[in-house]
Amino acid sequence: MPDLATPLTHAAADVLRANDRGEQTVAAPLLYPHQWSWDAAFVAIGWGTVSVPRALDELRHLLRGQWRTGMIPQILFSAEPGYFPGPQRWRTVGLAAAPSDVVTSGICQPAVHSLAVWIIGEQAHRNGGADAEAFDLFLADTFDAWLAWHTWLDDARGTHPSGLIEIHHPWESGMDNSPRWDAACARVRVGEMAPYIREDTKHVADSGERPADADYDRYLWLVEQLVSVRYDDAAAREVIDFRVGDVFFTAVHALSADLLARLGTRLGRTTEAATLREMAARARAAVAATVDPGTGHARDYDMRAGEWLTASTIGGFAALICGAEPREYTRLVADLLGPAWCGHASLANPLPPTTSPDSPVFVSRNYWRGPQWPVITWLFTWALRHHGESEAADAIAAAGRRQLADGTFAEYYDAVSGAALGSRDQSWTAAAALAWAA
Ligand code: 2M8
Repeated sequence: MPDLATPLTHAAADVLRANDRGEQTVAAPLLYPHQWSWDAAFVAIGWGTVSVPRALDELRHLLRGQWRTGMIPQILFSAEPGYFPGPQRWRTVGLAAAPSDVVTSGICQPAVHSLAVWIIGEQAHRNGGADAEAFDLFLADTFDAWLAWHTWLDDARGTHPSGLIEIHHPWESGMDNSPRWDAACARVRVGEMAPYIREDTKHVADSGERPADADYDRYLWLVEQLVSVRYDDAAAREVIDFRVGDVFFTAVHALSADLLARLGTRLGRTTEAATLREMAARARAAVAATVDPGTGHARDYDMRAGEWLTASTIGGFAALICGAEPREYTRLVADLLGPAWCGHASLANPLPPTTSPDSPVFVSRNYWRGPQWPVITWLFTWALRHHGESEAADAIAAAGRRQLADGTFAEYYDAVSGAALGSRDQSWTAAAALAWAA
């Protein structure tokens, strides 16, 4: 039986405390010294096991960065140095849609926030008393903000006939250099822009753990393109070189919108709850419609080129996050546990690699191109349990907890050697350790 008072969970809580800057937790010391959007949601789940009020503060702080459009931005910048690209490159300050009292980037990340609100609510109500009261107040105060976020995704990013949520930058997927984006990135034509110096490679032991310089050129060029239209979504659809329907993002949006609908019903917001349920149903159907009949996996869609993106990555299991027809769901679970994925003979730990080791583009130690990410592992275990696959969830969670026993709270792990990679003391890895123990 998991337990919140083990040496691992004590150490995990210490990581969160060390990365705590008051109301926001930096995603990692040195490498990511700001508040990231989807990190903050996972981190809030971790905080919820330690202190419900602190978890709620994390989310309230994140909402200070919400744009008038409803978008929750990828980064809320703190005053700490050491990260590139910073505010000067994003140039969001002074834009009518951007908040006036916090500086943010101009893109978004997967909408895991309502999932976090849901989980923290469950924890708060298990605790009862002041925690339950604080949560109820928080929910009543912030419901409209989460609703606006999903509505923006639906309206501004859900207009393509596929029904997929479209992203305009690989960073919006959260899986930056995943092979999911290789074909679409190859079509980005980098133009003239100011020179820059990367900071990230100064903070990791080996630059082979990070995206390549050519990736960074594209990342920075896409920012230039978005700046050129002042981050206007309709205009961005016309000018941006990278316009992709992200199946994993779409699945996360579906799951979160469903959970927010349930919270809305509790608040008596029945009309909004119905709207959220419709959004979720559309998004879930869009995910189902991407399934490759050959592999049974979901696919991303390149809206610029009008082509499916077929790399064999963890994105293919998107339906496990949002739910699917029962037979289909069971088949996907078996595939995830099977020899091309968690059960692959080359893996140090039976956990989902971000790319199948059978794929020619698998790299066991490079960022989103193969390594196992504890936070993603945790997300799958939560979703599997939520959709009734507790046995699979327990098996993966047990292996996930064993991986974290090295106490490094690494950002990601070499899928083959099992070595800790990227940042150490990564906040969302610590949060995963706490969430598994709750
Ligand atoms: C990584 O991405 C950032 C850009 O957003 C970076 O490499 O600079 C990704 O792993 C992303 O998913 C994550 O949210 C972020 C902070 O942990 O780091």
